[in-house]
Amino acid sequence: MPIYVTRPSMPELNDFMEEIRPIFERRVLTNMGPVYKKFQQMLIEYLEVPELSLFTNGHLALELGIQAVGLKKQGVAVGGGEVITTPFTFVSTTHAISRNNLKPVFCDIRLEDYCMDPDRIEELITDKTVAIVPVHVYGNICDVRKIQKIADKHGLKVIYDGAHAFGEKFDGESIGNFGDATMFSFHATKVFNSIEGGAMAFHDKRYGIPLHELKNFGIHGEVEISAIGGNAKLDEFRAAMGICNLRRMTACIEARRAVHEQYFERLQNVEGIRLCPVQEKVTSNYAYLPIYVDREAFGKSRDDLYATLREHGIYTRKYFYPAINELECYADFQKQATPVAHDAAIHILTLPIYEGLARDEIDRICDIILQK
Ligand code: T4K
Repeated sequence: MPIYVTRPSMPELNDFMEEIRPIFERRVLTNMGPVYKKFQQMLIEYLEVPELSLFTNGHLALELGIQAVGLKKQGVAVGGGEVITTPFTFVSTTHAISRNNLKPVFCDIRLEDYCMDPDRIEELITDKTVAIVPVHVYGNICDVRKIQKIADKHGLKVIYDGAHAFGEKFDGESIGNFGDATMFSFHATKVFNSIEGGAMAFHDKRYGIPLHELKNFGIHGEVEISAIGGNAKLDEFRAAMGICNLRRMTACIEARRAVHEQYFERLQNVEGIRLCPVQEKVTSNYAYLPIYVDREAFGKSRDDLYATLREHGIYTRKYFYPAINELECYADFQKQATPVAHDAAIHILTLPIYEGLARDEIDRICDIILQK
């Protein structure tokens, strides 16, 4: 049986059937119906955030979230603003910035947690900078306090891509409460899924109406359109799946923790392999299992290890290779050198981690890794 990098967590079929039965009876299938509203309230409570808007996926939550926050600066033409972000992410982050006609400015990352290096941000700030869009990559939490200090000093907005950080806490505080807004992804491959889905958590009530309306064509009332919006509404069936999966979150995260622990037992003292431990003060969701493969010390490159595992039916991923500023579609930004992100992109392999990955499967993966 092949083993993939992830496998979605799912509820019992009967639980899902119970949750969707009223949708069949009601025939309200979408457009923020009662299941959407119930799911939204459950998430507000689970994530301990004051406000939250649901979207059809994490990408559109971020793209429309950036639009909703309104990144304009006096003297800077609309669309001419610069946004400081990380090149070590899934391409969605950068696309969300670019599709708002904003210019991504790539800040290098720290090798210890692969998040944006806060000590490199200020040197990138210009009079056109309007925001910082950091990513809690792999569920590792950015230096939220330092980033906020910089943002406050320069009058910048901070919008977190928290696609990997669902349910996490820093110093006891929900990760959704830092910055101006935080996006969460509920894609099938994530710790928590509603098949497809996403959310923007925020605390400034002023963002509420734009966020809720932009995903519904900017409709403000039956005959009033408040803004040029799109369509990114989460439908009732996906909301029902989210409700069912949310009930299982504690067990799901505990199962991932056990997988994480077993990998650490087997691999933490292997020369040439660097694991990414849970950060201090962070309540982790164990979203990803990145290993940094040092070819010299380990005796095999990341790419060779990827190929060997593949021959055994184990499909790891090179998240996130190449770094975004090395992609053809961002060729204009290649000049912005980010050597640490480049280094991470060519050395990291993400191993399978999901609820239901059996102990003997993890042992098999580790045995293959250790057979050099
Ligand atoms: N920001 C960041 C930092 C992100 O990582 C992402 C998404 C976003 C923003 C955007 O959020 P969303 O709009 O997606 O909500 C996957 C996901 O499609 C993507 O959601 C995710 N990040 C990215 C890191 O990974 P692929 O192309 O690698 O996925 P795929 O289809 O190859 O799936 C990986 C493995 O998972 C498969 O080999 C098998 C397994 N799988 C996958 C699916 C879809 C299943 O077992 N069942 C499934 O239904 O992008």
